[in-house]
Amino acid sequence: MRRRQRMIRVFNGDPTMEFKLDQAIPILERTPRVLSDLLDELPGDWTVINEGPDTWSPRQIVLHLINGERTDWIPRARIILKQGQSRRFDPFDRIGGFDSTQPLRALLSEFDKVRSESVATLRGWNLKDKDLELTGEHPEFGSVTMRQLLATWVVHDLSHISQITRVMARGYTEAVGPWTQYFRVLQRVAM
Ligand code: NI
Repeated sequence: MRRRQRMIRVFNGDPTMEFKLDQAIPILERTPRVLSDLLDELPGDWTVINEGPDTWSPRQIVLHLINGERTDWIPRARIILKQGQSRRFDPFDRIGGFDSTQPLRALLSEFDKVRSESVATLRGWNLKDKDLELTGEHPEFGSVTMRQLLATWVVHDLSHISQITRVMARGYTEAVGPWTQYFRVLQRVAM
């Protein structure tokens, strides 16, 4: 009975979390580790498989994440912090760096390095609540707060981790035979 009540409480709970910097940073910090543990030294098929034309492989997703460190998250946060005349972000090139021929191990360690630098920068700013309310100008949807940008950074990590495991699982769509029907991940239309 006790267990049942606990389950109900979980299911009825509010599925949202308030953004707190000290809860966000641990996710940002561990994403390179998660990806290294998942992908490093895997046989190549797992890391270059994709979901069809115009979809990304795990390797390409790592490249996309590296590019985000260089051109998106911290640079945009800097624009917000400066509060200069132009608070408009540069558009993010989502497939920047995709032509890299570096081995995956080098890419994973590059991501680890650039992410550590990003987190060190973020910690160094020691942002207060009022800083989290500062705004920048997104090229597509206009005014966004620092808080929203940083929350998006975390969600971006988590959603690409989910994408990577989805792409890998879908590699065995045929191989599992009739078990396909048990897995929503295998029936999903690629996106
Ligand atoms: Ni992305």
